[in-house]
Amino acid sequence: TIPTPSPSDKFSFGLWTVAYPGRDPFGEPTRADMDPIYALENLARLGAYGVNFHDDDLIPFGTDDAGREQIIKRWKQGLDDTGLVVTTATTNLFTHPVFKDGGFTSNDRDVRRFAIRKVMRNIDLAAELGAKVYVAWGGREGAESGAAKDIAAALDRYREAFNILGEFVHDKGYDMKFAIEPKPNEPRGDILLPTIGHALAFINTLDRSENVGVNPEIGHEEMAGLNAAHGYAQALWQGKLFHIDLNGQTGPRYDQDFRFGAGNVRGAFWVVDTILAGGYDGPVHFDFKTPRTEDDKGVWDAAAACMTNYLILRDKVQAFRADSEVQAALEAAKLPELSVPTLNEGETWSDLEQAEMADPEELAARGAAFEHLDQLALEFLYGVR
Ligand code: GLO
Ligand code: NI
Ligand code: NI
Ligand code: NI
Repeated sequence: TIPTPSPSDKFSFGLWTVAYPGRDPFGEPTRADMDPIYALENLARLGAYGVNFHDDDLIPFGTDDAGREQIIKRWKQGLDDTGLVVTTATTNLFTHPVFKDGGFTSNDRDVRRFAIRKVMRNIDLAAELGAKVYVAWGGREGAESGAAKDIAAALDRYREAFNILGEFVHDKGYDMKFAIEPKPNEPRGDILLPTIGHALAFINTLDRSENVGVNPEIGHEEMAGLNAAHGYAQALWQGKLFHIDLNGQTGPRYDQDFRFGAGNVRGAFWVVDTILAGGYDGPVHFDFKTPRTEDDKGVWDAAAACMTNYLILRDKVQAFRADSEVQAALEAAKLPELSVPTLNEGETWSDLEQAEMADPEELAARGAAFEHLDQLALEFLYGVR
């Protein structure tokens, strides 16, 4: 049976995902612009819980104050009518040509001031709408050539921006955390904070670092040739997985943003396993794009499929973890032993210096028993267990 999503699953979508009209670097849009209220209605109909939006998804860049108020009023009404929750919000610091060399790290100081102000304005709206997470993807923070960007100076400015915004959220008393979204490239030739690891290291340098975590996107990590599940696991381990962008990707190539569960399926299985095991309890958020081959029906088929595929994988992961043969295989592969500290209680390096060592030849001859364990996982994934 095909599982059905419900709001208790806490699925959420970026407004830009379902509204993506199919514009790409080589082609015009293939679908019409989507009314945000129509998006809310359909997401609610399909069983979603929440939405996320860029300022400009909702309020077109350059809208005057009166127009903005009208749009916000209508949006609030749409949220009330559909019961959808604004879990998250974010800023578009990439579409308008003003951001061609970045927002927070543009070489042009006036652009940086404009960018931070744009974020502050949307944080005020996000707080009013109840968003608990504010995502920051620095898509234009980067370069195409070497001398064009002084990376150390750019990181100073990147840090300065987050320090200003951290102070802003604190002074305003907002209950809101920041989640930085890493990406290696596209649209810039190279983007700053390209991976989860770079972002985590950067976050440690911030004034209010406790309020800043990451929003890893599966596809972005895979574009960098990395294991997304491992990245999510480290973010969880460091208490920094504040949000997630789930989607599909097939290896290092352009940002495919397939619906979740398409692309690297085996990777998706382990991402679901990782976030369940790590106790991630934020919105299960999708950042996908419906291919431009599809019409409006295709958009909603793809959105529904993100949720269906998550539920299918969740069932499979839970069945895998609950299975007695799997538990025996985990035991045989010494997973429980990895959780035992390497020194005995009270031991120090000097005890280790004196300790009797096992024969390395004997240790080397021990099999790890990982193949059987992984085959069990695949058999659950392939649906024969
Ligand atoms: C692009 C990013 C982008 C962000 C969004 C939220 O590749 O994934 O869609 O997730 O701007 O900040
Ligand atoms: Ni992305
Ligand atoms: Ni992507
Ligand atoms: Ni994303």
